[in-house]
Amino acid sequence: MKLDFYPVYFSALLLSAAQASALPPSDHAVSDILSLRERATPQAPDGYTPSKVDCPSDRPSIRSASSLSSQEQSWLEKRRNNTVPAMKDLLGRLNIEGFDVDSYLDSASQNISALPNIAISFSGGGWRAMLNGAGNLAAFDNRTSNSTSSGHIGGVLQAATYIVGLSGGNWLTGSIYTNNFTSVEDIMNCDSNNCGSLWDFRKSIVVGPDTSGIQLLSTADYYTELFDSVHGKADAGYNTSLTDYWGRGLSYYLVNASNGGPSFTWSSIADDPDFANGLAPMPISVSDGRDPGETLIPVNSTNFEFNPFEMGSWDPTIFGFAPTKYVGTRFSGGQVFQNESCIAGFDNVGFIMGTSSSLFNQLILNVNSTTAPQFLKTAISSILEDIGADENDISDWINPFYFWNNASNPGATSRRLTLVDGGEDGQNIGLSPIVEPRRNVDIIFAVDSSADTPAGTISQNWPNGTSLVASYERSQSDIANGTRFPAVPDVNTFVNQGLNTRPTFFGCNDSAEINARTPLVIYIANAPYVYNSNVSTFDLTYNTTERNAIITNGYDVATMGNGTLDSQWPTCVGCAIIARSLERTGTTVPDVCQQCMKKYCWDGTTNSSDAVYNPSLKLQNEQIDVKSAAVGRHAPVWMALVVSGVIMAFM
Ligand SMILES: *[C@@H]1O[C@H](CO)[C@@H](O)[C@H](O)[C@H]1NC(C)=O
Ligand SMILES: *[C@@H]1O[C@H](CO)[C@@H](O)[C@H](O)[C@H]1NC(C)=O
Ligand SMILES: *[C@@H]1O[C@H](CO)[C@@H](O)[C@H](O)[C@H]1NC(C)=O
Ligand SMILES: *[C@@H]1O[C@H](CO)[C@@H](O)[C@H](O)[C@H]1NC(C)=O
Ligand SMILES: *[C@@H]1O[C@H](CO)[C@@H](O)[C@H](O)[C@H]1NC(C)=O
Ligand SMILES: *[C@@H]1O[C@H](CO)[C@@H](O)[C@H](O)[C@H]1NC(C)=O
Ligand SMILES: *[C@@H]1O[C@H](CO)[C@@H](O)[C@H](O)[C@H]1NC(C)=O
Ligand SMILES: *[C@@H]1O[C@H](CO)[C@@H](O)[C@H](O)[C@H]1NC(C)=O
Ligand SMILES: *[C@@H]1O[C@H](CO)[C@@H](O)[C@H](O)[C@H]1NC(C)=O
Ligand SMILES: *[C@@H]1O[C@H](CO)[C@@H](O)[C@H](O)[C@H]1NC(C)=O
Ligand SMILES: *[C@@H]1O[C@H](CO)[C@@H](O)[C@H](O)[C@H]1NC(C)=O
Ligand SMILES: CC(=O)N[C@H]1CO[C@H](CO)[C@@H](O)[C@@H]1O
Repeated sequence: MKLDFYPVYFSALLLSAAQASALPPSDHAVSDILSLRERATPQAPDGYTPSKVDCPSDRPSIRSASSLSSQEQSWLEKRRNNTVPAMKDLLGRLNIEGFDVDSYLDSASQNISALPNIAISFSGGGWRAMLNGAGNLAAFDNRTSNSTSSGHIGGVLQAATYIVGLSGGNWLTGSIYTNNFTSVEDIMNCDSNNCGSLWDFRKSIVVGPDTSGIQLLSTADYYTELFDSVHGKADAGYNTSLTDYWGRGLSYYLVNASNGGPSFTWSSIADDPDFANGLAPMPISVSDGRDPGETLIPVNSTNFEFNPFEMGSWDPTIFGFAPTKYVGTRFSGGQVFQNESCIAGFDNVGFIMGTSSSLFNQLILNVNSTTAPQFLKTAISSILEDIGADENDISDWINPFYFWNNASNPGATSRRLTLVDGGEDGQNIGLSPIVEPRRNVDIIFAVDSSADTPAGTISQNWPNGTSLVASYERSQSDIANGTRFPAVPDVNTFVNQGLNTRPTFFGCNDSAEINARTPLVIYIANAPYVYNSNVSTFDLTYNTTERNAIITNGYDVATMGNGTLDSQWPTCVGCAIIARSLERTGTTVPDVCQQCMKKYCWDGTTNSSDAVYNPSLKLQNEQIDVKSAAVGRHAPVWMALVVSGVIMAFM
């Protein structure tokens, strides 16, 4: 995350905002009707405003992180069983010569701890991360057309237990789960599915989308609604921050419901019948704890997670969890006293997605120029009056861990819990929830869309392993508290050895790591296959052609161009999935898998000399030309031209 580039984009943004809002309304049909249904549901008692509800007779409380929650344990029994047929189907297709998938899994499934346990994590990096992540997700999803053909890897999603999103990666996962676990392909086909402004990034979050679910929406109405909902929360006595506006704005693009679904809650995912029956992996959102003014580094940040059942942290600082449905309640010493009410509705889906991506809050502040319409300037000024200009990236929560774990909890005496973007400690891929040993994950697909490579060159905004290095450092420090992470080299080695231009496995060779049940990490870094998807983290508008080009490139990243670069790659994905399980059950590793490990494992050597990353398209012949392609979804051409022209002028 490179804050030093904000000024340039700020100016570009405020201009584009001013220009776009002065343009005529688009031709978006008033008749857009919601067709995708929701998995998260509108369960908040009073829209965006958290409010009092009767406490259940078994009053909510904070629990120690010494085990998984009972809800997660019973959910896992169903989910792990359901992953068995999904793995048979997937591994059967991946063609692992000399390995009898059905008989191995039949025997392993007699003992859950022998089975592979898969997690997927999508990094942050704004819209680039959301869209590259979406391409990877489509490749993992057996519902995507052609994803079960040879050369593809569809079915990894169906076989996975956990799916983690951080910042832009959480926009992806949050959006999929709040829209009934729909597929990326269905959202891309929104033209025929009538899903309003869902993933329609032609107009930026600064001016708002053309429609609010079912009605046309003007920028003025958009801001009015953002104000009304956030003021409702503030009037009810809650501290609000820019994150509230940011999360409400995001929801218009990510939640397919009127006004971005102000009453959709994260905890409602737990009540969805398909999720509850273990038919989908568990979604987890990641944020960091940070006091105002503080700096975070990987070895001293407290990593928080939000899952449908609970929010909290496994770190020794907090080491506790609160029920997600009742965050917002004034817990004290882990209890809700008789004179306190239970609060519901604080866990708004947009607020959780906004918290995980709070670094972007500041985009809302960009609307300040003499050319911006007066109402926008007034709106922004009053946001600033409300909350003060400092600490723009903070998200304000009621501290559930008040007088909890007093000896190690730095915020034990504060009623306020301030959370920030999960990538602010350098760990831009959310891995802490899935390296937690109590979860027994043994294979992690880590999709990295970070912007690490030095800015100002044509090769900027690609990942270079920085995030894995941060997670490794953390695993070597006191805060690790029993979590395990495989060794990774320095970033120069990543670049010099090309570990960021093709998928790479970490944790293959070290027997100490294997014995300690360190997960195997499949690192899948964004790289140019058919489109240069290294767009800036702060590019806020994408026409449909470019959006789809980034998604398609992401699909090719995950599949190595559907096996074009290595026809053995899908088999090697299968080998990685079973690797730890074979070790645990003392099963001989098939020859083909030994070849795969040779090919895809980091071999433990380093080359730390100065490195320059300078990738070129891997599938030049398949290059996607966004300029000549027709733009779908009734795109008003004048608008894409104006907005991209304005942004170009500042690059
Ligand atoms: C959600 O999706 C599932 C399976 O894809 C489907 O059976 C169910 O009817 C959908 N729910 C709603 C509310 O649309
Ligand atoms: C999961 O599968 C095991 C072994 O087949 C079985 O004993 C258990 O009852 C199943 N659990 C659930 C929740 O279906
Ligand atoms: C995807 O995988 C699930 C779980 O194995 C299976 O039930 C479903 O039929 C598969 N769908 C397709 C389109 O292959
Ligand atoms: C289950 O498998 C694990 C690891 O493979 C092994 O340690 C354990 O003893 C097995 N339990 C039973 C009941 O077989
Ligand atoms: C699926 O594959 C066929 C044959 O290769 C191709 O014509 C078609 O365009 C593909 N569909 C998608 C959605 O990529
Ligand atoms: C709001 O924040 C202030 C600190 O700025 C804190 O003292 C107060 O307790 C917070 N109020 C609530 C309701 O969290
Ligand atoms: C983490 O380390 C940074 C840099 O040393 C320091 O500024 C910050 O206060 C530390 N934070 C905590 C929570 O210890
Ligand atoms: C907008 O710019 C003016 C002049 O530069 C400044 O005084 C004002 O505080 C700014 N407002 C915001 C919301 O940043
Ligand atoms: C890798 O990324 C970091 C920032 O995350 C940057 O400082 C460094 O220069 C990059 N190195 C290479 C070789 O790309
Ligand atoms: C790989 O398959 C996907 C899905 O069918 C398709 O969109 C993409 O263009 C294919 N990539 C190549 C390089 O053919
Ligand atoms: C879509 O966006 C791309 C990238 O900014 C641009 O090159 C292309 O011309 C745009 N297409 C249209 C039709 O506006
Ligand atoms: C392995 C483990 O859980 N270690 C410690 C993590 O931190 C908590 C709280 O400080 C300890 O109680 C655990 O023993």
